[in-house]
Amino acid sequence: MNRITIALSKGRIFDETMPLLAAAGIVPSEDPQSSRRLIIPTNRDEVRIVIVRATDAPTYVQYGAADLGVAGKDVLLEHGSEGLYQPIDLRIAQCRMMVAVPAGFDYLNVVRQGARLKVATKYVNIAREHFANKGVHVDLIKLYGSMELAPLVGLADAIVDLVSTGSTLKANNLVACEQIMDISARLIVNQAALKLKRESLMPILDAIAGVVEQ
Ligand code: PRT
Ligand code: MG
Repeated sequence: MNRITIALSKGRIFDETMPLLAAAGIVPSEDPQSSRRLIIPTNRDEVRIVIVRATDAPTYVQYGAADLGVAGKDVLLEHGSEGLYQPIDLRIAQCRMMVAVPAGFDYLNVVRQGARLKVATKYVNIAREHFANKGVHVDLIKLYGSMELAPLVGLADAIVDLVSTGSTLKANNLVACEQIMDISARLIVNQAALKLKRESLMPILDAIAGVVEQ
């Protein structure tokens, strides 16, 4: 029997992937939220889960350190998805990539006038492509988190960030002014593993596809 390693990040990806893995008969023996272990066994001897940072999941799967993983479309677009097979949009961890500005900032007018916009974001590649397609001139400022702070202290005019409930923007007196794309998490598979471990992997992929509403 082939050993199968699945790379997941803790938090929403882990929580929302659990019911999908359960459909494939895979149940972790521990909750990573309350455990410090990074390798979590499952009810199936040959299947284990490794706990990684959300942005690192594609790397583990690309190099074959994990056979399967789950990653947000944001992560796949920003960090690349070379060598990864993406068979299923899991439709979990859903949110939107948005442009947001301080309430009262006239984004449309600034864009119309062709002014340069200072944009702070963790997603520089996605942001660069979005504004280039619109023909808007931007200076991108790379941040690693708490983007919402940047316009409040004069670091940027706007941010590009993920929004789900909108409460983080609201709490910081920001408003979403443009949607860039819908985001959800995808199943990612190592291409070599898919060939070499096909008999073990296909039943898992089929079971997951069967419970994801497409
Ligand atoms: O949080 P950590 O620094 O550990 O890592 P991470 O942010 O990379 O991981 P995690 O688990 O937070 O996110 C994993 C994936 O979930 C992301 O790659 C997205 O594809 C997806 N996802 C879905 C989200 C959100 N919804 C989301 N709301 N990721 C982040 N957020 C953040 C957003 O950046 C903003 O700061 O939540 C805040 C906004 O939420 P609302 O509900 O206030 O709008
Ligand atoms: Mg987060």
